[in-house]
Amino acid sequence: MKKIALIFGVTGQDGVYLSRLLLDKGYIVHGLKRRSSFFSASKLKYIYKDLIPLNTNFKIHSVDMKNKKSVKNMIEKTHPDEIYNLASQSNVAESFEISEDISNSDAKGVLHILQAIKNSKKKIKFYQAGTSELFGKVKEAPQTEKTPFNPRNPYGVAKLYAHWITINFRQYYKIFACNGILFNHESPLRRETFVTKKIVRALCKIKYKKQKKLFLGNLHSKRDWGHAKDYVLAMWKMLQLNKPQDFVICSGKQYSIKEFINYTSKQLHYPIKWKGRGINEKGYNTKNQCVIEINKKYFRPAEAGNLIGSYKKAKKILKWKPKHDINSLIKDMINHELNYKENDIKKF
Ligand code: GDR
Repeated sequence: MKKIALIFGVTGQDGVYLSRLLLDKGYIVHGLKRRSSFFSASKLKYIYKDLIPLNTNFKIHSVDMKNKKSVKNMIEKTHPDEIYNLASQSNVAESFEISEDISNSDAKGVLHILQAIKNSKKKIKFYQAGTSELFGKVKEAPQTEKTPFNPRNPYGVAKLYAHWITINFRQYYKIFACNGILFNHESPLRRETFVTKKIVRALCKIKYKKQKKLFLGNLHSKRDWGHAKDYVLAMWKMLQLNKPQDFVICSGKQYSIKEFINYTSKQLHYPIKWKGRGINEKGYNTKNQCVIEINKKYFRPAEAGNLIGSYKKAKKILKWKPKHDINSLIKDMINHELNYKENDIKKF
């Protein structure tokens, strides 16, 4: 009997990589997207055109996570063995403007899934996509599964509810439910609203004279970045355990935005020289043209703290560790950017 997986948020970066992983493992995959989802047409094309003709085990449906009945019906209709909740309004910077929407989707949506699992006759395993934003203004570094949470924005607060309601349902109703506390994870599929994609795309365009300048916020904020392909494997591994638990998934390494730019420019053979300080710090090319500048509008009033994780527990129990490092991640992103052709499966 083939296993059945249901993925909430299938059109996002992680949804696409997880679908691919599960299909390769022989699962039947039901992917769920928001009714209004449109931006991901190219990702869906990738799945549909390159995978579906060969593989009929993949179906996409629309669901409204804010609607309890819509979630329940979908779970009853698809009979999943495993549910992965990757659906999220995941843009941290925007989260203050859409705080109500975020609490309905990222917090209450999770409750709807858990209630449906509780009422289901079938035993269903559940993965909840948590985030390093739970640590927010961090209490210690590196962050582990035991580090206290201290979120700094409505996105982190909604995810905090999701984290605890998942644990509560696990303890009270004995549901097999795991939280993955994932640090930043990137890939060619990342949207340009996130800083890594913004940098890689812009530097590729600047090098080939298709863009003049890149405007960024805080060059000195730091992140622990990994590759989404590695991280979806950790999600799947969590649900193969005998006992449900929560895990930090990260690279264990931390780089600044400026370091990320420097690594990217090095791989592109497009050297950047930095001059100035503070908000006047600028990046220049070898012709002394200013190609990177700071724009205050990209600064965050409540920036997260010293985000760096430890994947010690995942290594021990899941036998998981990241395969990619910062340079192989950047290489993958650059290759995609330079070779991008619609429907070219190799780029993924
Ligand atoms: P983040 O990712 O908020 O950590 O959340 P993002 O790439 O948006 O920001 C990372 C860091 O870069 C700084 N930064 C900029 N960020 C953006 N987006 N645009 C800029 O121009 C810019 N300049 C500097 C930010 O201030 C920040 O410090 C991601 C998301 O995927 C979340 O959903 C997820 O939960 C966390 O990672 C883990």
